[in-house]
Formats: sequence, structure tokens, C-alpha cells
Amino acid sequence: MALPPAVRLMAIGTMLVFSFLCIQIYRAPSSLSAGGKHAIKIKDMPRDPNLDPTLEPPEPLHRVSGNNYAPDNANSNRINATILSLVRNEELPGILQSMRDLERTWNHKFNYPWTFFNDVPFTEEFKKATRAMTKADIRYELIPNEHWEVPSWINRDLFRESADILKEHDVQYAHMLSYHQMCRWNSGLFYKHPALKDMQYYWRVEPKVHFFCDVDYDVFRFMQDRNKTYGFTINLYDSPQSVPTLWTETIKFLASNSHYQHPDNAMKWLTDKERRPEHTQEANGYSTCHFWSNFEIADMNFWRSSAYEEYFEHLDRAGGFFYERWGDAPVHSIALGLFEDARKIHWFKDIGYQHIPFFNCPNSPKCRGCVTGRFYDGDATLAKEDCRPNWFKYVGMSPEWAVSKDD
Ligand SMILES: Nc1nc2c(ncn2[C@@H]2O[C@H](COP(=O)(O)OP(=O)(O)O)[C@@H](O)[C@H]2O)c(=O)[nH]1
Ligand SMILES: *[C@@H]1O[C@H](CO)[C@@H](O)[C@H](O)[C@H]1NC(C)=O
Ligand SMILES: *[C@@H]1O[C@H](CO)[C@@H](O)[C@H](O)[C@H]1NC(C)=O
Ligand SMILES: [Mg+2]
Repeated sequence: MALPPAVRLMAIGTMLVFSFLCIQIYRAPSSLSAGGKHAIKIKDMPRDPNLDPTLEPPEPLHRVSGNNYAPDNANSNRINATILSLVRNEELPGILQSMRDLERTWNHKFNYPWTFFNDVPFTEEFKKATRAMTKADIRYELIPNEHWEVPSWINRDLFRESADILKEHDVQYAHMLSYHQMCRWNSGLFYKHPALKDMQYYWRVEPKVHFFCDVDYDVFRFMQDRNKTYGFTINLYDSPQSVPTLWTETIKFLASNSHYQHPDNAMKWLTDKERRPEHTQEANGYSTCHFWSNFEIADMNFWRSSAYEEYFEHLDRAGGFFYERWGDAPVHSIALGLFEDARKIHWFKDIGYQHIPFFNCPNSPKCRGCVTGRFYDGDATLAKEDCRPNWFKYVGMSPEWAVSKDD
């Protein structure tokens, strides 16, 4: 593989450590017991589980009653949570579309605040138009320079050289410096913004996404009450060429931090080499399976833990946010898959969602505008990008969905 000399050296240098640790990790009892005894395991996913009827998760759920979620109620049932979105002024039409869908299906009932982030100030036009979409509070936050700027240890010449090579390998956005900055910020910086100091949970929203199904319970309370750390809708393979040394760096980190591994982790999902062997090989041991992070409902305490902080710091120093194109999705997913109890990761099966070109579309009378069970739109080769089969095989579907199975 044609890698820049510095990167090649780094890779060779870690080879020995890597092999040694692989043996160590696969021998550890922790990797034998992924998932929980109550999780619903499915082998090879013979049919899309979204074709089965989906109800709400079982009670107790927190619902609207009287004015308990009214926007101006100082003693509302809302917890410290926000919808958040990193967005550019130019993407105003796209974010209005996303807001319209999320407000219609969920937030007009619960009125959680929106927090918008930008690396440049929001325009008055942006503020005015977004304010008109919701009764809830909206905050417009500027990202501090020290969170957005390219770190001092990144060499610009090496960045450009590496981007040329990434481009040869068809890695999208290779030369777009701001895309690399965005991935780094979403990986390890966003939750450090002072505006989120008192916030614990967030729902991440991007411009131009769709929400299809009415959700009639407080999803943040659901996360809290059921001890969930992270919620996803779509689970995908990534381009191995965007993360050639992400797994090698992860193994290096684990060399001195193996105590951070959770006994009930999702290591098997992260390292499966049966379903797409060539992928795992190209990514040097990482299956590339990840939660698609344009949708996330999560507990920031996980990102704020010493395990994640130290892991991010290690990756940041290694330079792969710039010399490769590590996305926040694989970075978040690897950390969750290693350091968290896999049972605390929840598939929000009931939240109908689209970010082009993929869908989560459940079979429920609460959904309108998507085709039940459709996973992608466009070229048929997109079908193989679905990594849910491995998640259900190794970890299983959240026990909450057992109810709809008996239907
Ligand atoms: N403010 C700001 N937002 C950005 C920038 N780059 C990307 N984003 C946001 O980051 C998210 C991901 O970017 P997007 O272009 O949708 O990437 P894709 O979904 O991977 O194709 C979106 O919410 C964008 O609005 C940037 O330079 N500045
Ligand atoms: C939210 O956070 C603030 C500040 O930490 C705290 O005082 C408040 O009690 C929290 N509210 C809820 C509902 O947990
Ligand atoms: C959540 O965790 C708390 C504290 O560890 C525990 O007391 C509670 O029973 C757990 N609840 C659920 C639904 O697992
Ligand atoms: Mg996007």
C-alpha cells in the first residue's frame, strides 16, 4: 500500500506490539461474553427486523400530561438534555427541513432546547428562521478557536501529501481540511463546549435528515431510566481506506490501558472477519462496523470519562484525524464497543430516520413517509454496507424489543 514514509514507519513500528496484543486481547475472558443474557440475538439476520411490528418500548415511559413539558414551565419534567447540531449558515434550508421533521414527530411535545454550534458566528437570517421552527429555547454557540483549529503537532505538508494518497483510494473529502476538523471536533471536543457544561444527554441532528415516526415518550428520560449510554438507528461498514491505522493505534492504547475494557464489551462486533474479510484485513483488524453518528442520542458522561478522554488524546496525538480521515463515527463506536457494557447501547428501532442514502424504517402505524424495512436508496451495492447483522449476532437487539416479537 502506498503510504507516506512517516505513516509507513509508524505502522511497521507498531506491528510487534500489535501481534502481541491481539493474542492478549483474544485470550481475555472479556471478549467471550459480548451482549447480555436478555439481549435478543439473531444469527445472520435472515430478514430485516424492521419488517416485524414495532411497538413502543415497555412502560414506564414519560409522556406529556397537562403542562409537564410546556416550553415555559420552569419545573417541567425535562432533564438536562439538548438537541444539538453543528451546522453552517449556508445549510439553513437543510437544517430547517431536519427541524421540521423532528419538531413534528417528537419535540413539539417535549420542547427540549436546541443548541446550534458553528465555527463562525450564525447570521441573523439563520437565527430568525430557526427560531420560527420551535417553541423551545434555542442557543447559538460559537466554537472556541482552541477546539476547532488544527493542532500544533499536525504538519501541513504531510497533511496534503496524505490527502493525495487518500484521494487515490477514493476517500471522500480527503483534501477538505474543514471536514477533518469537523470529525475531530465531533469525536473529542463538542462535549467540552462551555454551553454543554450542565447538559448530560444530547440528540445529534444534521441538516437534510428525515424523521418519519411519531415518538410519544421522552427519549432522554428513557436513556436515563434504562441506564442507556448510547442510542443509534443505523449500523454500517466504513471505508477501510479512511482508517488504515485507527485499529493499530487502538491496540497500542489498550497496551497500557487494558483495564478500561468492559467485561461485557462488543469486541466481536469490532473485529469480525467473517462477514467482510477483505474489509477487516484492509483496516488492519477492524471490521469497520460503526454506529452512523449523524444520529446519536447519548450520555456525555461517557465521553467525559477518563477512558474516553485518554483514548481520544492518544488518537489525536497519533494524527489520524488529518493524515488519514478518521471519522467521529468509528472513533465513537470503537470506544463504546471496548469500554462500555454492550447492553447499554440501544437500537432506536422505533425512530424512523434517513440520512442519504440509508434508512431506519420500522413497521408501525406511527410512521409515515418511508418504506417499511427499506435500508438504502440507490445503488444495490449499498445493501452490503449494513452491519446490523453482526450487531444482532454478537450483541443482540435491545431487550426492549422483545415485546414486539410476540406480536
Ligand atoms: N459549522 C460547520 N459545520 C460543519 C462544517 N463541516 C461540516 N459541518 C457539519 O458537520 C456535519 C457533517 O457534515 P456533512 O457535510 O453532513 O458530512 P457527511 O454527512 O459526512 O457528508 C453536518 O452537520 C454539517 O453541517 C464546517 O466547516 N463548519
Ligand atoms: C441540571 O444541572 C444543573 C446544574 O448541574 C442542576 O443544578 C440541576 O439540578 C439539573 N437538573 C436536573 C433536572 O437534573
Ligand atoms: C440502573 O442503574 C442503577 C444504578 O446502578 C440501578 O440501581 C438500577 O436498577 C438500574 N436500572 C435498570 C433499569 O437497569
Ligand atoms: Mg451529513
